[in-house]
Amino acid sequence: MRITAITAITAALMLAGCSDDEAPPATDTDTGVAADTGMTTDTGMMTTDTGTMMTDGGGDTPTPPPTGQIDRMGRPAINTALVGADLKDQYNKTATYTAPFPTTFTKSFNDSLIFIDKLDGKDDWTLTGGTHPLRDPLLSDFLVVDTGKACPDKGSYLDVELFVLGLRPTANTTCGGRTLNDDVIDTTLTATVTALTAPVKDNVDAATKPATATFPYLAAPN
Ligand SMILES: [Ca+2]
Ligand SMILES: [Ca+2]
Repeated sequence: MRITAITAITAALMLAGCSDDEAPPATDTDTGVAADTGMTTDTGMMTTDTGTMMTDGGGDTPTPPPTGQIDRMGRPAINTALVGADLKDQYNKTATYTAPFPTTFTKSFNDSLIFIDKLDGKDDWTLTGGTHPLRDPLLSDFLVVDTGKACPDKGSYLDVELFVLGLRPTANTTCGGRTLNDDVIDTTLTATVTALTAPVKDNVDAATKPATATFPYLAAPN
């Protein structure tokens, strides 16, 4: 498989959360892990990071944080757009690199991808035996990074995946992954709605103030 020829690693890229569009991390509310403030928000679920101890009402008895995976950091809008409401928490708790990935979510992913393709009134993706080509590549939800390529401020999102999965004939020219200032929702919409045949935009091109290129990458306050 071509993926073996690429020094791709799965990793979270540059502290990017997996939530929403170009909004800065502080406003992320999707499936991602926000900046490590000790508390993250998800689809209605509050939790603590593993380095934080909660206290009881009296503040004197430490309570261990929950164990096991309770959220995931991957591509933006995956859980929001492709997973049914009754499966969202279960999806977050499923270990990212489980192989084979549980089939519990495959129908939801497939149905959602087919629905999204039809948003422009045209079926741009060709199904194979009823299966959408993006179903399995997106199912386990992790970012793919080619460490041999440069990471531009914008434009790298899905660059690796679309090539190594045979969904685009030309090789990736960037590191892939996800950078903070990338317009990832536009890339997602273009890939899922038109199969890259025509650009689709959400009409939000950038955050009010872009993230910086220096750790911790925070933008100045608005
Ligand atoms: Ca379409
Ligand atoms: Ca956008």
